[in-house]
Amino acid sequence: MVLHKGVSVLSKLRSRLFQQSNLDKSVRWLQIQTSSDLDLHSQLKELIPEQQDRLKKLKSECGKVQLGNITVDMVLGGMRGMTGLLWETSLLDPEEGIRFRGLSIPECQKMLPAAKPGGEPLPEGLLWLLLTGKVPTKEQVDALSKELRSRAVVPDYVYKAIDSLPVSAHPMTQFATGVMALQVQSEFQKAYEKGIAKSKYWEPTYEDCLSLIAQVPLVASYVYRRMFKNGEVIPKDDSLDYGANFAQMLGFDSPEMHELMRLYVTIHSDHEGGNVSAHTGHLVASALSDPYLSFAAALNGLAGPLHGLANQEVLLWIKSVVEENGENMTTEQLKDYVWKTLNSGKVVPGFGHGVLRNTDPRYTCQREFALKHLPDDPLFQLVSKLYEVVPPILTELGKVKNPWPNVDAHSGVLLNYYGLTEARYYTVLFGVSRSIGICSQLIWDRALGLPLERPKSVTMEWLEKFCKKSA
Ligand code: CMX
Repeated sequence: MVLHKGVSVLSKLRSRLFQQSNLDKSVRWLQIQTSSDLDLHSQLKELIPEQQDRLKKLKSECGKVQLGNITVDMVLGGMRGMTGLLWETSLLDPEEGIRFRGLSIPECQKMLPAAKPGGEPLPEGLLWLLLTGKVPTKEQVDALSKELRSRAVVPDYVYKAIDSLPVSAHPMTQFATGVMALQVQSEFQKAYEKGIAKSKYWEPTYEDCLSLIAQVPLVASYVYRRMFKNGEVIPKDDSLDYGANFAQMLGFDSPEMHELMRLYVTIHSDHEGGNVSAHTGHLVASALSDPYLSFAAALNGLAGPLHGLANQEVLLWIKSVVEENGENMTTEQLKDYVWKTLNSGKVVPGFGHGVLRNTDPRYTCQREFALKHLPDDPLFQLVSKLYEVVPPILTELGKVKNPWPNVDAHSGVLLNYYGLTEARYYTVLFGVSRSIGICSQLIWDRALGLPLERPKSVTMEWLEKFCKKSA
């Protein structure tokens, strides 16, 4: 008991130091490790009351402050530029790109624990960071890895639900079906049926979210092996971390592919709250649908070609360029192909963004990985050439707000190089990674007691009348 009190005082002291520090989020912990320090749940339990108070203060002191004007363009334009969501885990700057709890991707690469010195960050470390706002120690990451491994159990009926679909069904359909079947286990649903108090919602949400994050690599790799490897399933390897184990279960055991998967899962996890998958998860969860229901909905949004499916579209498009022109095509041939795509009414996949106005740092870090590990790969060289050719053409169109490449422009060629050549599967990888970001925010949604999401909609007639009146 005394020890427990001591631990709590130490943790509070550390937490106070964390709050007071206004520097970059480097080493903000005392080098004292206690059992509650290693437990993510205990850390959250401490943080939640502080953040609840912070939100209360924000509401009472700033509730009436205006954040901007809503124009008819915004209503007609998919709510672009309209600030309307609270999303704690990450923030997107149009020029600089994503920051996870204040850390840019290069900072995460430098500061989050890695499997080996100088290696790519472990996704478990990112999960810790997203949930707590603190950079974890290696010991904390190892403890979380262990916890995720213990939760990585998938009931047989989940696999049977997937097996009931034709093997040719799109991998995202199979994956989302598996996630829906996992919902049968939801702790949140059980607790809600028993009448759990609102103040405790976050606890079963936490249970579901951690289990879901642990389970999705098993479901995703089952889909891959079922579709492309004659159903020969590879069991999980409890000696490996989250990213490496996922790669291993897919059938890739090279250390480089393990590193790529750690990087891939880390950078695709979260991209603030307004993108289709994150927003869908948050919206559905606002009705108190449990994390499995909410995340399955998010996956269905991710499966659209303007969002997560773009990574599949990019590789298929790149392969069609090579098929038509050969690997050693000239710049002129490449330009012609881009124009042919645009003139046939299609978008150039992997370029453009709803918020970003510069090259996506998720693209840049994948490019750096390629320069280090596969500089001579012909498809990587083609991706580099596209970086020169596509932006001026999209700019010439005159309507594209961001001509620069996004995350999806690069991921396919890296996976393809290491033998994961089945482009139709790529969005499932994106989905596994998204479980980390979306679930982290869902825990905070319930901890902060965020309300049902219900914006107002209007008809064209309403807008016409409103504009006439205000003219
Ligand atoms: N190729 C061709 N045209 C493009 C384009 C591209 N890569 N990007 C934008 N445009 C077009 C839009 O289709 C739109 O045309 P219309 O006015 O005729 O409808 C016009 O330019 C203006 O669009 P925008 O404001 O610049 O971009 P949006 O916010 O409307 O759309 C996005 C953003 C991502 C859907 C769009 O850039 C696109 O379709 N890109 C290709 C698909 C892609 O890579 N998606 C993945 C994004 C990242 C992710 O979510 O994973």
